[in-house]
Amino acid sequence: QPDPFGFIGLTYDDVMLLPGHTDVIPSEADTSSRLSKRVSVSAPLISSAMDTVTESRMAIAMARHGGLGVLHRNLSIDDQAAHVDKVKRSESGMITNPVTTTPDATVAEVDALCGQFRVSGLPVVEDDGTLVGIITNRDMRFVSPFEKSTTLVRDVMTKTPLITAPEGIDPDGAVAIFAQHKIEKLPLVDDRGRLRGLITVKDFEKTEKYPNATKDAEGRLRVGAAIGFFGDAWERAGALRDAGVDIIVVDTANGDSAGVLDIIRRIKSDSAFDAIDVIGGNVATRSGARALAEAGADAIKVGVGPGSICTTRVVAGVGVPQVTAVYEAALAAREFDVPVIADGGLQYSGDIAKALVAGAETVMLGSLLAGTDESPGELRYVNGKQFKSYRGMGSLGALQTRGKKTSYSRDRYFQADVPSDEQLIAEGIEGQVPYRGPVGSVVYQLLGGLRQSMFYTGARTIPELRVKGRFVRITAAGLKESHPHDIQMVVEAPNYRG
Ligand code: RVP
Repeated sequence: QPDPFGFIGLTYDDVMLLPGHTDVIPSEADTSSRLSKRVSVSAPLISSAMDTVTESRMAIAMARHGGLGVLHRNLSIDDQAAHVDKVKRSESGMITNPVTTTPDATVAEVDALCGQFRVSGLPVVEDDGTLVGIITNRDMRFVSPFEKSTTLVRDVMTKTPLITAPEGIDPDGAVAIFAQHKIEKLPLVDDRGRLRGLITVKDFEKTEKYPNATKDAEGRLRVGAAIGFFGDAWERAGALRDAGVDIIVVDTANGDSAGVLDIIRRIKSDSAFDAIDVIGGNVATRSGARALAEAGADAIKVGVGPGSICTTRVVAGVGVPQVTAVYEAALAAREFDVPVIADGGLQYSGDIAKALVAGAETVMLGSLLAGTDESPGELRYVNGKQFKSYRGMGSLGALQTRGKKTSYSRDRYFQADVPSDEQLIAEGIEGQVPYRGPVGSVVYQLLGGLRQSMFYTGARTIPELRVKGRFVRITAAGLKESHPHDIQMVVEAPNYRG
């Protein structure tokens, strides 16, 4: 029998980056990196596909700040596709498929649509798509609440002729029209007067506010979404594609398995998915990463057991400490020029640079983002402090059906065949994390920490950091020395929790 103990596994707390000669100051460091073969991000931060982390609000915020969100899959296909749709509509150079209403709809119906899609007005079209007006807050302001369900759109809308522009107008042209006519929404029409798109002033303002946002070729925010490999996974992939998803993540606890490799191959060989990159995972070894790369994955997600809510390593006794896992997986991924995502186990901003030096090109975060305003769920007060719920997708709570027909995330742990909730084997726990405010400020601190790492190591870019970075292994005494010690912390730091 070959040596059953193999090599030693190291994780973030086992290593430190060596300082090196530098001529870079933090503000000059370029944090852009590669998420998948065709998608780049200006911040190498991805939010986890977990039901206490990423729905459309988180995905919008992550993309605006230069990262990306992966929508979780513990919900119906329609609901998940609706989240994709919300992200894709949230901001765009031009909305190609705007939400519309008809002249015979009621003001109450328009109100409901505006609330649902968080917009302030809608173009009004006939059945054949001809633009006949526009209805905005301004038109509805003086309709009494009691008359909203009986007042028709046709009676209050601003009617054609409206200020419109031909489809294909460039951004400068649109800005000129907004300025000249003091309007906020510009419908785009074809030569027969049919609505083809919409440009809004708000979108231009957001583009200025979030210059590093992760966007597609049409100026819409990018978004990823998770699928499994079992049951209706193929149908889910199709629905997500139709809703405009940019990246599909085949999201399981053991990516080196027949079902996962099969669905990756199937998506990659179907031309209907040509525009979408596919991420496979998770794996934690060289052979696992090779299997995903050979199946055609456009990025490989690495992490078996490092997650803060994960119990796989104790329930199954399986996993690889994360720095070694990333290093090993990246050795194989490199041969295929496929980027690696270091998923789970990051506690501090310093762990990001460690993950990148170990071989990853981006990191995926759960617990660091779960306490923000943009994660699903309400704030909880415990002893005067604020918390938000955070749970593993392998926790009992996430796996249980609780009267629903199914739990969509059971196949993540290969337990889709388990007949009852009582027979589930959980691999995660449920808990709460401290409230952290808006995701923008968390991302700011994380990126700021990464920039400091780049300054200390003398790396101007992430590719340079990945080549230049060197580790020193540390001991328990070194770790103790690394954290604040021999003092009682009295002021909370924005980027450190003891
Ligand atoms: P962390 O950032 O340390 O909280 O880890 C988040 C990661 O943990 C997720 O991206 C996912 O890969 C993994 N996870 C999610 N649920 C569970 C579980 O229940 N075991 N693990």
